Amino acid sequence: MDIETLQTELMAAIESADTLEALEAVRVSALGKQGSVSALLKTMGGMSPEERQTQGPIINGLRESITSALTAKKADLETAELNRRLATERVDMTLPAPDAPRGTIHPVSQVMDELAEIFADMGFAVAEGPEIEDDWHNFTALNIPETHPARAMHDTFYFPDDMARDGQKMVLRTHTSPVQIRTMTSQEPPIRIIAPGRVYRSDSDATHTPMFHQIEGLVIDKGIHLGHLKWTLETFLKAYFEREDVVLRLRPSYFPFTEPSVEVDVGYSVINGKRVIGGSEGWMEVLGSGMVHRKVIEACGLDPDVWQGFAFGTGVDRLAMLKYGMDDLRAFFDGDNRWLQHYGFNALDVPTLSGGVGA
Ligand code: 2NL
Repeated sequence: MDIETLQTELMAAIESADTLEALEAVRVSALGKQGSVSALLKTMGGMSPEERQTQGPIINGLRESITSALTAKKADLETAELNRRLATERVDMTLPAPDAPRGTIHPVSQVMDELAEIFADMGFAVAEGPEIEDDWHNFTALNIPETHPARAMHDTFYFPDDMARDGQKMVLRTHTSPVQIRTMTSQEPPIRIIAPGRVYRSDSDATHTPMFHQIEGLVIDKGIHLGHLKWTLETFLKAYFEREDVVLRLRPSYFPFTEPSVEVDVGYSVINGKRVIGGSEGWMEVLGSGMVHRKVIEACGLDPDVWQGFAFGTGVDRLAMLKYGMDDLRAFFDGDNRWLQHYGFNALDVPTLSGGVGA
């Protein structure tokens, strides 16, 4: 078939395609691996230079005109499809409401509300900050300099260099610590805050999702010591798990932003083969914490000989799994209505300490 006939036939096929699927079939028949236009393009490799000089522009012209006809027709079909849906899909506001509310509160939202309630009772305010952070707030102020291995450990999502602000590389925050840094640089101590929110790390498997939820806490005042830290975490964990027999085990650890650093395990018992928080048959790590490093206090413009504090951090998704018995982190982000109906919470059951935070 000569090129002109092929062009006429393909143009006619494009014009008469009346669905996106039909149009895609025409595209594949012309430009796909085995397509008629692709076959012509391949013949150019075996041509003499003279032949290629006359045939090349013709074949390329064919490819270009077919490509632009496909693009134009695709836009037409998409507009037609949208108009059809706009004309036919309507929400009938006169339908009766369902007998009971169908939506549920996501376990992550529920747990965040429970945590806010528990810490509010201990005098903590909730602080928030941007999810797109600069390098100084996410790393440098936290005593994590450029060369520190913790930067590599954090699997950071970096923005391109041309998005730098004031010479600072921008990142998706890898923890909510920058929220506390922003509080320390903008507010006078004493400070008592929790910073719950989304954080991001370039990591994904059965137990890690690239976005997850963290909550951190920070206290800055005069004469703060490890005893205050231990009391606060014990009071929090007893309220959260709604049991008086919660036992804590503190182990020495390392974080660049705290000194000393303490990892906190909580004891569990095994009942009917299942792990239940309470007792001390075994231990589960639930929190990282420590006394705020004097370099961090200095970086925020405060005198570490006057102001001391403690900080802690933990994963909200993991706290939810531990309390409500879920075993796969990925289900949290699937948006599966059956899972949400099963694990979700009633929107009207607001967690309160007097009514029981667990609803
Ligand atoms: C963990 C451990 C931690 C902090 C977070 C913090 C924040 C400031 C200063 C000092 Cl502004 N520390 N946060 C401290 C210790 C541990 O998180 O395992 N998180 C998931």
